[in-house]
Amino acid sequence: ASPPASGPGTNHAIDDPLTSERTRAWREDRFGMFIHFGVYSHLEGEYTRPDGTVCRDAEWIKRQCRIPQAEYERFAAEFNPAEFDAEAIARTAKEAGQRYIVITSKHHDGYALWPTKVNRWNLRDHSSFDKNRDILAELKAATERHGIKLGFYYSIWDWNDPDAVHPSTFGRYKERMYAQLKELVDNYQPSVFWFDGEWSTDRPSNPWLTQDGEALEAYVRTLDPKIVVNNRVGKRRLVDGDTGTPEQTIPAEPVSGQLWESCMTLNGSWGYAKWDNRWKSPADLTRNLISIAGRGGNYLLNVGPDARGRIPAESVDRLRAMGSWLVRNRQADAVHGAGTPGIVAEPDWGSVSRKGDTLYASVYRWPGAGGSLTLKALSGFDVRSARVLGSTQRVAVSRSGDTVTLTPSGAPTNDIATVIAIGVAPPA
Ligand code: JFZ
Repeated sequence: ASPPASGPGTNHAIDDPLTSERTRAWREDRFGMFIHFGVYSHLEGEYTRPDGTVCRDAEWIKRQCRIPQAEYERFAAEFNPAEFDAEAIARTAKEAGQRYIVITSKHHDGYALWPTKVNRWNLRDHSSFDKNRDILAELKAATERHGIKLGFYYSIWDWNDPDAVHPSTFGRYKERMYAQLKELVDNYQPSVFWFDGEWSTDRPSNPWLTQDGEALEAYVRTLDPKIVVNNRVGKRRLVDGDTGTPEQTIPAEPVSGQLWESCMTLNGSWGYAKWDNRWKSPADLTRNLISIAGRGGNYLLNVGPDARGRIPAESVDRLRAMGSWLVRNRQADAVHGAGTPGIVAEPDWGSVSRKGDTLYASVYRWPGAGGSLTLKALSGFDVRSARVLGSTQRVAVSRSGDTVTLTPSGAPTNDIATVIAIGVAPPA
């Protein structure tokens, strides 16, 4: 099949990603695990220069700290993530309530985590790692065991391939890139391609700033039309690919007309950085997830395994806390498969999502004794019931004009977010 005709601002998906069967699971999943892992993980965020001074960065360390190519290659030769445990990672994701994993198959440094045949700059051919292991194959098997999906981040910007930077040689790079993408699809059947790097402002001018992104997206569709593709495939437009990708930020309002996914770090770095202790609190992270679902998006939350391949304990602890909030009182109903309520505005005391005839009001700031919570109705609908998940507590509901008032009779069930399920009957 030939790619659909297109013009500027066109969505090049083979169907409407907002409603397509192809994207249904992705739309309901709401929560995924991002994994940044590569040669940079071996440095664990610190490079000591020959003169003894120390430079700190994470997955950009080669660039930011100006590590000479030969030296970076020596680090790669030492890289031995022997404790990379795909089963443990998939279990951690599953227990957190994450339904897919997106791992850096290749970051900007060009290093492939799988045994690519395109070059030797990969974990099998250029490392101290067990030559019989393939961590992407291990992750594929483990995610399948746990019923979660596997996707790949792939940087189309490549610092390592000399042909990638000159328009005259770019075609040769692109052929290798296309061959690698085919390997990834043939070997691991990913559910998602999460491209990155089209925004590079390097000189000579970045070929991805022109129309190559459209061809890339069309190419992926020929490999497997079911793959969900993010929007960082070409020049910046709102809805190229299937999904928008706000980074380290949550849109302030419910978003309509576009699938989107906020990607975020648990601390301040994507790749592992041993000095980075800017950990977000479990409450903030869980509320982020709840608010993102209420605004119609997905949350792709990052972990950076260390040099040995282990997810830091601080990350595992936070993911566990999120998972235990989700299973408690079946509060996951407010997230998995839920989306923008449409019929009420987002309140300042929390977030509201909706699944069918149920509104889930997740309360971050519970009212004091005798106090109440109000919701602004955006359309006419009847309220049938209101109850606190996991509690017999009575919640009185009244309505006056466009204001719906909820008056709980007791205490919150937990201090991250207490969920009030509200049965509604919106007009057809
Ligand atoms: C990119 C990478 O450079 C980074 O290392 C990490 O992988 C992250 C997930 O993606 O960083 C970006 C990409 C896009 C923007 C900013 C940083 N952007 O759109 O502002």
